[in-house]
Amino acid sequence: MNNLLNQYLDVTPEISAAIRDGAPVVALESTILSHGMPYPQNLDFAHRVEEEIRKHGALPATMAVINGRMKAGLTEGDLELLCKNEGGTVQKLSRRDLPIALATGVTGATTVTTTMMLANFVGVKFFATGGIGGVHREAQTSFDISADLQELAQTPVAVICAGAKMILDIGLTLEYLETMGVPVIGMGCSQFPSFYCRESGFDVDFVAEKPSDVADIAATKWNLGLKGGLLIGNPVPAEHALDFETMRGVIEQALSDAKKEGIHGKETTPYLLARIVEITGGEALATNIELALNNARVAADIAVAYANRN
Ligand code: PSU
Ligand code: MN
Repeated sequence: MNNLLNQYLDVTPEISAAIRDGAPVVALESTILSHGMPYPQNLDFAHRVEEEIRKHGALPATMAVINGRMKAGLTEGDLELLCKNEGGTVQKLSRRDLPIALATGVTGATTVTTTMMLANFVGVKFFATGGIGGVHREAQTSFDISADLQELAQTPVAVICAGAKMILDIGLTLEYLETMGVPVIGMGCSQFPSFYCRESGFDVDFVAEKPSDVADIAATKWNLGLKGGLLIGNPVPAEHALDFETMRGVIEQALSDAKKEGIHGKETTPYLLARIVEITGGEALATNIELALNNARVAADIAVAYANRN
């Protein structure tokens, strides 16, 4: 890491050493904490997800911006601050927000986009999240396409997710990724999963049978000097999956409420996530937690397989 970056970025000694030694590290985002789950379940999840990565032989690197400094690896105090989000003062930071946040001392949570950016600054190649952002329904009039897709096109980090929620247009999201040259891999599944559900009706490009398959494809992509990342869809474990038809109805309801309330821009995704949890009476939150823990385990296994290639 160069000195210029050091001016803006703090990496814990444990993570620095692991990167230097080529040991497996898995990045984690903080928007899922501050804007994706309620307190205190988010804090409990933050601890459990880090623990799960360690149990699977990798080191967790949770990313955020605290008082205008990028952080790879958070203290307990940082996690509490982000999870409590008192007075809603923790911003949701995308690529366009990062320079402003660093120059003005903002505290904010990193999305898939900014977590990939920080991971890349630090040298972390694998990142576990819940679901990615994508092309929103009716994007042809709203122009609402998550910056996550552009980031996958340009930043060399592999993102392990449970697919994308049906709040998005999954078909158009996959079309966009194809245009941008991002491989979409199913972890033991032939359909790209839809977050709460194991299926979506849309096929992945390749079905990986084991974590080392993904590690081999990622290594090949980067050995060739190809720009950008990979997207791995890892379906929610069957015992925690929710019914596809039921969730379709819940999501229609949440989308129509968002429209009525005039929600738009960066507020859209957090609003829909919270509304879905309200409508399902917390069932969706339990599933969200389980699928994200499962992604962390698989991401750790992939990172370990990648480290063992040499
Ligand atoms: N989708 C989810 N859970 C999340 C997010 C998306 O199912 O927590 C968060 C992620 O941080 C993602 C961001 O990067 O929302 C996308 O926001 P937008 O749609 O505004 O790009
Ligand atoms: Mn958006």
